[in-house]
Amino acid sequence: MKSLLKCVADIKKSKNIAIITHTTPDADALCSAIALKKLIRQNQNENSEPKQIDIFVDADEIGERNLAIVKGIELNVQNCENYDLVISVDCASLSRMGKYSELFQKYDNTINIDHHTTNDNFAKNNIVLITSSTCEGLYLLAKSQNAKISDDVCKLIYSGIITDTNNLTQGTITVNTHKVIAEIIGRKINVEALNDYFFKNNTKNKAFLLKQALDSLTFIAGDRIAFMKLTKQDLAECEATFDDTLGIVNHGIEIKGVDIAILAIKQEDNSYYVSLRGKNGINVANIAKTMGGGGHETVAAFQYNGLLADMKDQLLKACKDELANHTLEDIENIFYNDDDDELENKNM
Ligand SMILES: [Mn+2]
Repeated sequence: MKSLLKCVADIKKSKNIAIITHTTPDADALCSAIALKKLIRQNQNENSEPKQIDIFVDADEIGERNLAIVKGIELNVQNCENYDLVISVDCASLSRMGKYSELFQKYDNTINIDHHTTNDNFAKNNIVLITSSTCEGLYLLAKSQNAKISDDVCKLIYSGIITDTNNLTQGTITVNTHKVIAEIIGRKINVEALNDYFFKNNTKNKAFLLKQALDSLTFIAGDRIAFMKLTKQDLAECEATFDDTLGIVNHGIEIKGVDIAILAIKQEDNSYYVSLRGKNGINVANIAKTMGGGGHETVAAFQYNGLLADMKDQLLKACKDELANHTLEDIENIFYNDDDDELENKNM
């Protein structure tokens, strides 16, 4: 890959590097930013002067679940006047960087490392690998360059992968994802502790918030769409943060017969953040795109400014179009095949 070699050469010769990830960062965003910084540092020629690498993320606060990731890591400190290179990670578009998109745009020498199918190649050099997570892509890139990958970096990579795939249950996982996970588990890393940290560590507030969301659950389109909503007041009542809303939408898609799950979070009057989940071959990224957002086939989101009723109308239309486009797998018969019957009959 020609552009990858160019990027690696750029990274090697740059003294001051800025890494920017997306606003309201999830674990993959933070882990990939920090892992990239460590990878660059740990693969630097020992005799050369250490590079200045600053990480930027537009967030008033880091969600509680991700605090352990950033512990001891300096964020948003501009330690140099001029960067030689600016790299974005886990951002599908320029606007995902929030206020730091200005910093990104100030420079010509830029790299975009991402895994979203909707990425619009906004940088000078774009490395968009359709992987489960940016962390997985980063690991594959580092390996392809025979880079040293420390246990510290592996912990970050593992965390980015398991959180972006809902513990390896989402359609975005591939053979490569499992290979990366297998390699990391093969090291002396306590992956069980990471699993516990990310998946058995919900706050009580989040449990209460889930209760509120489930209270709002309604079924639409012959029960094929599960819709939930939360408001700022719900969050305040439960003393929950925006981060506590992550994953709640999965409770909708886990329901039998539901092909699309929606969680609409009212942030301000007429401003909604909407998470989508799909299964059974339904592509929720298509739906999100119609609504001005993006994502992956089974996991997508969009931001909507306008009335809830209008949003619901447009969204339901997009959902119904997508549902009409698909013949669904018969999952009730997933283990059954006709040959088995024949075999049974022969043996009788
Ligand atoms: Mn990601």
